[in-house]
Amino acid sequence: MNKKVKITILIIVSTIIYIVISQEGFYPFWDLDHDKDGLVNSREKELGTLINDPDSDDDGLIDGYNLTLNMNSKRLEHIRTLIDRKYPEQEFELFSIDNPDNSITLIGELDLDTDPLEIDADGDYISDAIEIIVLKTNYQKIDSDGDGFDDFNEVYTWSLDPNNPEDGAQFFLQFPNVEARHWSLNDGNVHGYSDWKYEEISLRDPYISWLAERSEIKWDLDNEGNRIGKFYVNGELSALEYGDEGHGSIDQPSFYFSHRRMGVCVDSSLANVVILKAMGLQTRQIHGRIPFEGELTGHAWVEVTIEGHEYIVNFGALFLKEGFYEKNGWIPN
Ligand SMILES: [Ca+2]
Ligand SMILES: [Ca+2]
Ligand SMILES: [Ca+2]
Ligand SMILES: [Ca+2]
Repeated sequence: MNKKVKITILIIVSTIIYIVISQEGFYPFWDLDHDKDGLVNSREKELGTLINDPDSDDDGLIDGYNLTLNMNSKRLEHIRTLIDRKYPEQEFELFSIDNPDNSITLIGELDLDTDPLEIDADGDYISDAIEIIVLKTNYQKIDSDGDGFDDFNEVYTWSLDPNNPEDGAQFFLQFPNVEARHWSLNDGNVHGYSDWKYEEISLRDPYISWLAERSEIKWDLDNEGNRIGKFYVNGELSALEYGDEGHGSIDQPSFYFSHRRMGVCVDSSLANVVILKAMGLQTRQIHGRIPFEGELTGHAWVEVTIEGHEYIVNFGALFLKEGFYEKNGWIPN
């Protein structure tokens, strides 16, 4: 082979190599996939996903594309190890399909066209994965069937069908003779508890709006001539009984009002704050400490502004805020 031919071949080969490696989506063999989720590290960097975590947004869908693996493959074991390390306290499963041929398909965000960095695209507190795979609801719409009940309340509060536009209106006619299901912290798979999450979901619930429209404060005067109030929700005091229904987590307002209005301070203050908010009042839940049997003990209550005055709401009773904390030794956090 003469020199000219060699150079020509070299140029052609170099050009081909250049064209191949400059293509989008080409990753050289030395570019590793540390978390074995089907995306090499450099692609993960482009997407913003984590190279040592097959499920960057913790929603149970792997970052990349659907991945079919042998049940006993090292790769699957590695993914499981990473997930177990991430959730040492709980059993956490990636969304998967068991196939008859002794293989398992992990479901990938990019195949579902969801964002690998976003758990809950529409912000209804149901993860994209649950909406698409389990409920078959629209993961980009809070109220998939447009019946006035958002998907979360429709499924987890009232056990209605989030894809049936007829059942919401029927159900609305039964208020207040309804019984809410108790929320579990795992409902919707958007993890954990926060006051704000419980408030936001409650404020979307037509049952809460229905109660708020039938709520009022009845005013009176105490012995010293100060205005005090009682908070009535649909004709009854907002708090009727102190105690715990024993569900191990906070009773959400819809449960509280549809089950005897019984609760501890966190239950009743959350219930009060939600109804007062739905009534359009400026209000907030306060956590703090109060004297009880010679010691300071944790407590939760509500502050609300009515006609320019600030009040404390404690289990359905309202007191003028001015001087209240000093006089009673309450310490808000
Ligand atoms: Ca990877
Ligand atoms: Ca994910
Ligand atoms: Ca959602
Ligand atoms: Ca609905």
